[in-house]
Amino acid sequence: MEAPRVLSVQSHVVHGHVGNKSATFPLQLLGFNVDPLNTVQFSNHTGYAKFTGERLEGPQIDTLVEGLEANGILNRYTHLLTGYLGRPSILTSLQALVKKLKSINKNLVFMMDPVLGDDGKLYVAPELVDLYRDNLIQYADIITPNGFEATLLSGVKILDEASALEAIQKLHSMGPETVVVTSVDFGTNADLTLYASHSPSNTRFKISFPKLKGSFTGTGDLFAACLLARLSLGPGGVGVLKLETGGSRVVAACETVVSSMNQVLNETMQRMKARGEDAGAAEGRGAENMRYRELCLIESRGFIENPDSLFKAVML
Ligand code: PLP
Ligand code: PXL
Repeated sequence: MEAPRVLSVQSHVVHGHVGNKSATFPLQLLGFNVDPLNTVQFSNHTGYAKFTGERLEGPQIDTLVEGLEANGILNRYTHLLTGYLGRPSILTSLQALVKKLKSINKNLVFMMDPVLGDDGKLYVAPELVDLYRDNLIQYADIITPNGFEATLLSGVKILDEASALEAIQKLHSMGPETVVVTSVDFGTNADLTLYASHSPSNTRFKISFPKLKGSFTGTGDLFAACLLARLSLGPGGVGVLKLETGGSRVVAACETVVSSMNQVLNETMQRMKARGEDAGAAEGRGAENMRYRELCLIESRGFIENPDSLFKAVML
């Protein structure tokens, strides 16, 4: 059987690990072919003091898709993964793309990571929120918002477990069978919580994991890529998610991915410390030592491939 092939529509940065630079390597490491379609090409991510580069517009995406279609390549995708899209016109193009891909392959899995912002701050144009909600979410099989993005898309403010589950229910009603809210910060203790739900099997669970002191970018992109891979890696190799998925697979995949994330971030922090950088500082976007806060993906490849089992889901 041919390895699965992911069309990954995200940003490209010359330096660092966000968007496709965060997603391509882990997917390849876990056995997936990846076709990165870059929505922007920036010098570095937008959380640095300065960034330069260009964004594509929707029609430029359409042209790339035409080329793929003309050569029969659109027929080969098993997965579509979307992340940082940049311009509103790209969401219009993506709606047409996902419709086309699903008409070619009804088993195609669309994982939508609605990259909008984090920690209460948007880093894209505000109209993108409505466009995700109105144009794209209904085609998504799996979505991976963080807590802030889940609130923006659902309109439900996440204050506690009950409201987290209410937000998830609202998101299910918009289409996706699997909703993984990657990190909710209740601000009351040191832990972050992942909340997830697979509606066909009525499976709902949470995983708590330590909030590391320090702020990193590209974690959500890495999370989504690893989750896509883990959801499709059956015991006997790579399977087609739609045919084999179930609640227990979503639980196991999330446990594995949270373990990978924790170990990648710890490795990154240790390397910062070894260079004399303050890995413990929790400063966010605009931090002066941003270049040392890039995820050490290559150095952490063992934790992506084969993490220790560190976290256990609690069923809700
Ligand atoms: N840190 C760890 C250890 C995680 O497992 C996750 C997601 O599960 C995150 C951070 C952050 O995710 P996001 O960037 O989507 O908020
Ligand atoms: O990780 C999200 C992300 C993706 N792509 C680009 C970004 C960011 C966050 O800052 O700047 C270009």
